[in-house]
Amino acid sequence: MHAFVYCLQRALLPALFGMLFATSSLAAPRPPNVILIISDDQGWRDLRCLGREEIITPNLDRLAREGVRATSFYVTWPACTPSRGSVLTGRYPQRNGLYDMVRNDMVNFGHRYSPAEYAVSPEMTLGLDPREVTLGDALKRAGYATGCVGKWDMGQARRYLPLQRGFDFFYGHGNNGIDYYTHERYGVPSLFRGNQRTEEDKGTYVTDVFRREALRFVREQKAKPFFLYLAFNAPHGASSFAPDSEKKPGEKKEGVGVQVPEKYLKLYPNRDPKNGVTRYLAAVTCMDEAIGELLDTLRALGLERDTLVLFMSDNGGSGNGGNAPLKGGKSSMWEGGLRVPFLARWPGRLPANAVTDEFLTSLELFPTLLAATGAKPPAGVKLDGFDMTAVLQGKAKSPRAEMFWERRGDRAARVGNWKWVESARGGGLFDLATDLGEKNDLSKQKPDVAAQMKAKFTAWKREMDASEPRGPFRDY
Ligand SMILES: [Ca+2]
Repeated sequence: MHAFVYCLQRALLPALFGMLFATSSLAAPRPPNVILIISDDQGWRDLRCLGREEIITPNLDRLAREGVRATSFYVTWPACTPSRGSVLTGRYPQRNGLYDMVRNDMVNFGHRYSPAEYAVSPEMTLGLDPREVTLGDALKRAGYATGCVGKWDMGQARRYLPLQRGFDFFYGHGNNGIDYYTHERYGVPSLFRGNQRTEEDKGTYVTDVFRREALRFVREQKAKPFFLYLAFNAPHGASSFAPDSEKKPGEKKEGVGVQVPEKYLKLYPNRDPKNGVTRYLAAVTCMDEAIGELLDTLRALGLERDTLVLFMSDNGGSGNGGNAPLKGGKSSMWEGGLRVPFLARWPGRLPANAVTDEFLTSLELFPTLLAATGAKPPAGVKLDGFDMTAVLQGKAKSPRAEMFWERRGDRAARVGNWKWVESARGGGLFDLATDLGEKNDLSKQKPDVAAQMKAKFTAWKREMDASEPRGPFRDY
């Protein structure tokens, strides 16, 4: 008899659970999971589907086919830290206070830090102002499980690390970049699990580490809505120097560039494996494979339709990246520094295989994710973007009319299709509608437009200066 009841339970319980699940999913659709993926220094054209024929990116191409690709999508700064700070806060760098790199200058001269020296250096003591509200904070308050895997880049002191900034889970590095294998930054071990530094994965290629931890987080949190911020350091060059043994006497230490396992280099048999571009392409392919496994896992767990997946680069491509036909690259005010690849997939909510050239920026991410998840806007916080869902759906024009950038005295604005640049590397006025490559300076033909652009920049700058002061650079 007991055996019979047991068999009955074994047969009926799964069916009962299945009915319960079906009923509850009909009654109240669960808020979507969100996976926000950021790559590092990947150029505007650096996916096969974006036109770089030689790159192998089947999984991101698939994401593009199954979702929306935005072709006029900008970041707020042409390099890592401030750009990523805006993604996490929804605010201009000049408003949230993180408007330059959190980076030790001496590494530029080949200096290798001792742990004690590093502990009191800017990379340890600076970070995103603790008063800022992050996407992790906002979504955690809405009941989400929140995880951060990869390059945090918002500071490494305890108060700056993800567990103190709205994330339940963190495995990654707090600083700007590491060696892909030793996970050191100029000699200092830099990976954290939670709040603790760890060397548990030393020797393992870090994209594979981030892949494993992202999959772990998704599998562990599949029962409740989750937010995964998956920030790769690939395909950025490694923050390490070639061994002294490879250095000639008196020679300046050189960075080792992009590191990548042989396996991925072999996918490019017609290219020189020692070439920096080859290693860059292969590092993107490795990251693409990790993203593919994440997408496969969502499908296997039945979460594909319940998950909004976003992908972008944190700034334009550097030396190895492909930004053409855009001008310039990382660190510049030209389109090649500021315009990045952007993909969004949400089956049933966003169209498949769609392309939008509407004017959008990373400032739109925060309000868009609040809207998608039903999270409340943080009280008393001025956000600089808007919910772009209707734009991605192709149902509305972008309400964005203007955007401004400032980096160390370099200044730029886009208003409509006009782009204005004043920088150490040149400037001018350009009509992006006819001159995407910013080749034809119209400032002499259109002095009135150039003057209006400059006036708008000045007004924006005045607004930033009048906003509540934020550290680490304007805490007064
Ligand atoms: Ca970057």
